[in-house]
Amino acid sequence: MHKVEDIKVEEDLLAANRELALLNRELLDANKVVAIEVSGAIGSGKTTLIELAAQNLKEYRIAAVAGDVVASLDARRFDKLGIPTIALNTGKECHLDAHLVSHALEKLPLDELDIIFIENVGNLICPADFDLGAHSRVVVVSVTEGDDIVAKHPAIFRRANLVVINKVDIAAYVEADPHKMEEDARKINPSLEVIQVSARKGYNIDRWLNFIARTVQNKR
Ligand SMILES: Nc1nc2c(ncn2[C@@H]2O[C@H](COP(=O)(O)OP(=O)(O)O)[C@@H](O)[C@H]2O)c(=O)[nH]1
Ligand SMILES: [Mg+2]
Repeated sequence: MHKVEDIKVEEDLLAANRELALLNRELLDANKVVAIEVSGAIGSGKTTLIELAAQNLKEYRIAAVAGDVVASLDARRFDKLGIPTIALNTGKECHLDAHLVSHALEKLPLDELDIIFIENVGNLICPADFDLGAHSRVVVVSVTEGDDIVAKHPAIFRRANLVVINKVDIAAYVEADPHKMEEDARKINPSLEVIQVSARKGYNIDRWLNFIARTVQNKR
């Protein structure tokens, strides 16, 4: 059970985070940069999808912020693509917050960028409450997490713009039904866009790239 004081501290924390998120968004808007947050469990395919975007959308100047508890393995993968990359380590925290992201924005050449992908710490719970100031929130789930994974984590899908159901190439092997996952996501949030992809095989990756391009166009 939460004590009354605990709830107050949590509310204050979230309110402070919201203020900082607004400032991040203002800074991004002033520089005409679109930020896309990518959340999802460890191993769901977040880094792979961002890599595909950076490899295929050469018409945009792309940067990446890689959130992780300790290591910076994802940041190294982005570095290899030759895009500006900032690694953010959260220590024990299981999510990024607007304050951490503001430090990443300070270090990036905002006036030379079109899109910043922000990969959140891998899980479907903690990132839900913390607005980072991104313009769009993407949640990646993979069929290997089981086809009840969406129904079990409604909060993060309520605040998302797009759900990517990944690894459909192996859905049959893990006996998961991606259509059930899609239906669950739409039940939680009817305005959510849902796409089924295989980042490994390239299936429907054009729809992922199209979502990114539309997000940029809508901001211009
Ligand atoms: N079979 C299959 N494997 C994938 C797919 N997408 C990513 N993977 C693999 O899943 C693992 C985790 O991917 P990664 O992008 O690092 O996940 P992240 O932890 O969410 O960033 C890697 O070994 C990827 O190659 C997919 O569509 N199908
Ligand atoms: Mg990753």
